[in-house]
Amino acid sequence: MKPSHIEHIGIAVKSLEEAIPYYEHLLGTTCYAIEEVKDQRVKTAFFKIGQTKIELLESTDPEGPVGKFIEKKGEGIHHIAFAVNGLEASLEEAKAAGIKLIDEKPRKGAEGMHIAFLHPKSTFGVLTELCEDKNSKI
Ligand code: CMX
Repeated sequence: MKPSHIEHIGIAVKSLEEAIPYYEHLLGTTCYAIEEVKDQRVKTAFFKIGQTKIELLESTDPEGPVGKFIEKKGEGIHHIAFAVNGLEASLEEAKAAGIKLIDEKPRKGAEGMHIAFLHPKSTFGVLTELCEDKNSKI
């Protein structure tokens, strides 16, 4: 897989409106994008810190992945995303290594990225996202 860098850290929050000012203050930068990802039932807000981003996630559906996470564990770090070159090959490599895939194939995430998740039960409790910016259509 050999990721090039941590693309982003996803943080589940109850309210973007309340969390954004804190992160703007902490990071000394403004939130540069807010985007709803209907497929994932979240609204996202992005900040850049070096090569990495912070992605705040507000649920739009209590039965969605972030809604369920907040209900069960409360606000906090939800996932870590690694940037890879060759997402499909990375997924095959992960599968061959016995890692349980949530997504067998890449799908579209925020910012037009191609993304796929690895199951936290086979990644030592950390929901892991692999992503690739191909600027192409799935
Ligand atoms: N990190 C670590 N563990 C997690 C987790 C997370 N974010 N979310 C769930 N879990 C754990 C639960 O605690 C639970 O563990 P136990 O069985 O020990 O209690 C187990 O996984 C199953 O959890 P669940 O609440 O029953 O939830 P589901 O099985 O319905 O779904 C998961 C869990 C990870 C498969 C699902 O959330 C998923 O498919 N996630 C990928 C998509 C996603 O998270 N999208 C939101 C972000 C989108 C974006 O960044 O754009």
